[in-house]
Amino acid sequence: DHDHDRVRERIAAELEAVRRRSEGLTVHALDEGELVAQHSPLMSPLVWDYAHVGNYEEQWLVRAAAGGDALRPDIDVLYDAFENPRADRVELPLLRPEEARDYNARVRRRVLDSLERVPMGEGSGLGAGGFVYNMVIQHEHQHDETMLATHQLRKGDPVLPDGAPDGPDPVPPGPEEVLVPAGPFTMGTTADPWAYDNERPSHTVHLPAYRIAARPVSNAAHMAFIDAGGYDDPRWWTEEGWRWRSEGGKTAPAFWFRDGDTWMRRRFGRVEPVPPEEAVQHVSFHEAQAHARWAGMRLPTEAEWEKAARWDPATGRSRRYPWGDEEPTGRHANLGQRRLRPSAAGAFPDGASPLGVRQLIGDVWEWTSTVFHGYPGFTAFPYREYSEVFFDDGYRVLRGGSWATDPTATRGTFRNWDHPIRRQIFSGFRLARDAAPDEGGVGA
Ligand code: AVJ
Ligand code: FE
Repeated sequence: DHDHDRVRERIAAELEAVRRRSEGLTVHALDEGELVAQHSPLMSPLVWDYAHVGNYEEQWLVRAAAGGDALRPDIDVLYDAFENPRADRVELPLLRPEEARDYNARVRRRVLDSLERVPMGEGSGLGAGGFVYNMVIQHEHQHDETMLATHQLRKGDPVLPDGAPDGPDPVPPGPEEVLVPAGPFTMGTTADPWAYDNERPSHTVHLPAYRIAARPVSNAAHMAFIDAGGYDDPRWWTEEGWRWRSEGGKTAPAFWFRDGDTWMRRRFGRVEPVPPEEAVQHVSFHEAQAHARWAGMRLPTEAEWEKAARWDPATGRSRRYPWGDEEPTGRHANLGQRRLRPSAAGAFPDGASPLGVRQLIGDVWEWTSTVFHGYPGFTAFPYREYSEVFFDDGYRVLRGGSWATDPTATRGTFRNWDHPIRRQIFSGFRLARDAAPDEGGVGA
């Protein structure tokens, strides 16, 4: 019917858009030598990510959704992320860039040919609301963000358009932090046809009153932590964090270096002074935690982050985004690789939550203090290796999406996770603290 045709049109357009993005980061950006090279042991060769998204699309859309015959079952094992750790992928007999391009195009033709026949039904199965298509679209965008992290680690001349804004982002005045009153809110979602298993099901969470910063931490604020000797003072660090900092000799976020008195950074092959107003990125969980403790604050829990991002005090409802239920536009948030950098901390007043918290979506992924686990009632869907195998206490949750995240691959319920030592991702943070006992609001 008509609604389902609109879903199909959207799917075809999103599939086309994400492939254009992937090719802009691979076969249109770099020569064969750079595509097959290992730019960092933390990352795959770019040609692996590129063929992996095609193989995932074959497995989920050609085979599972449309029930079609396999095209290249022989390569599944090469592109299985669990069989092959990132550092080893360069040694595999991978498809060459041109072969990968042909393979991905063949898979895509089969998907588009079958799209008409696949039901976009109701219910909770693979097809509900186009779920499995949405999953494949998001998956490719997530790998594009990963490929951007590889580009950032790569040495050599710039190959990506900078997209830097002409002038500084406007930062209209607003509160430093807001009070979120005590009380219940709805966390997670049951019905969103884009939501992964780890965002489900929706459930009520009661939180005491807390205060949360209205903006992410800026480079200037992080420089103040550095200047105050924060990286050299074990008082601010957890034991595990201090060990990480000491073994690695960490003195600043990744990609920063000093030129005399000036902090400089390398960004996609260009060198520039660290812009003080920009949201800080490329920090590990440990650095975020230490900065917060030095500042007399703490990181928000994941639930605190989500309540600040979704809870509407007027109705008590949880929304899809801080600004409401409408899809993000350039007015709301810095998403979708429109530029290769975060914006100024405090920008995007039009994307603020009802309580006035800005930039919860976009700019930088925000570390939370929460260890990644399933919500009450979690069921792995459609496969355990998306989320469930990571519920092992080794990962912290990040929220909100970065400048590199496509709008389809984040929302108020979206959960990302990584090891607390990782910082090649576009990770920053914001500060929070308990409310004083006399400012509890509801129920206090
Ligand atoms: C959700 C970003 C942690 O990159 O490991 C990609 C996304 N899962 N392919 C990752 C993912 C399978 C995942 N993160
Ligand atoms: Fe993947």
